[in-house]
Amino acid sequence: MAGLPQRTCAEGLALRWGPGWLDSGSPEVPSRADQLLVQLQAEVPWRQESITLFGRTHPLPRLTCWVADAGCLYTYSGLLNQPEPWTPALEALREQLGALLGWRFNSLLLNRYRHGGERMGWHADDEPELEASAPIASLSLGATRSFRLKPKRPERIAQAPISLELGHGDLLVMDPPTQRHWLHALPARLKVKEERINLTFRVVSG
Ligand SMILES: O=C(O)CCC(=O)C(=O)O
Repeated sequence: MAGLPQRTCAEGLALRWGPGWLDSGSPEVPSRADQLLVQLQAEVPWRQESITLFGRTHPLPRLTCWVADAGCLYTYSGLLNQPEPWTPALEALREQLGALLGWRFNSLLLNRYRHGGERMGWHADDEPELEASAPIASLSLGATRSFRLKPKRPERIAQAPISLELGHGDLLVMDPPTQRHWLHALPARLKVKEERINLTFRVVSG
């Protein structure tokens, strides 16, 4: 397990990135990352949500699950997420990340991309119910995918989009004020056939 991740900064952007933070093992010895991927595929109550845009309903291009303490409700893209309980594996991760980052995470959004055609569009995690002074800790499992960031207001922050290749076991911490000034996305990568699961640990204000 690596220590505190390195920091990459541009204007309004504060990232810490720990490649292989959750060790990714070898063919002979399944690592914690390998075990967690299989466990989450099997035990998380994955949902296929839909969103309605301009009167038309579309399935989200991924599966999702919202895990949270009782009472932590979260709405994004017009979807009100009812919390699922913490499993022992997810509870252990939240404890570990809480100790590393000095925050008590009370909620977690899981996204499951079954192949490279599944994706996440440009957005910021800046909904009013999220605690703006807290980091968002993002753990990736499975297929390596490009994670892209670009300024919300390019006329103010003249910076080309940034791309990070997030692999199995990588931890990316998005510190404030990133969500205020930057958008992020996970574009489709049609050549990728393997699945990826991403976990974002968050603090919903009480
Ligand atoms: O899958 C990813 O790395 C992106 C997840 C994301 O953007 C989010 O949960 O807000």
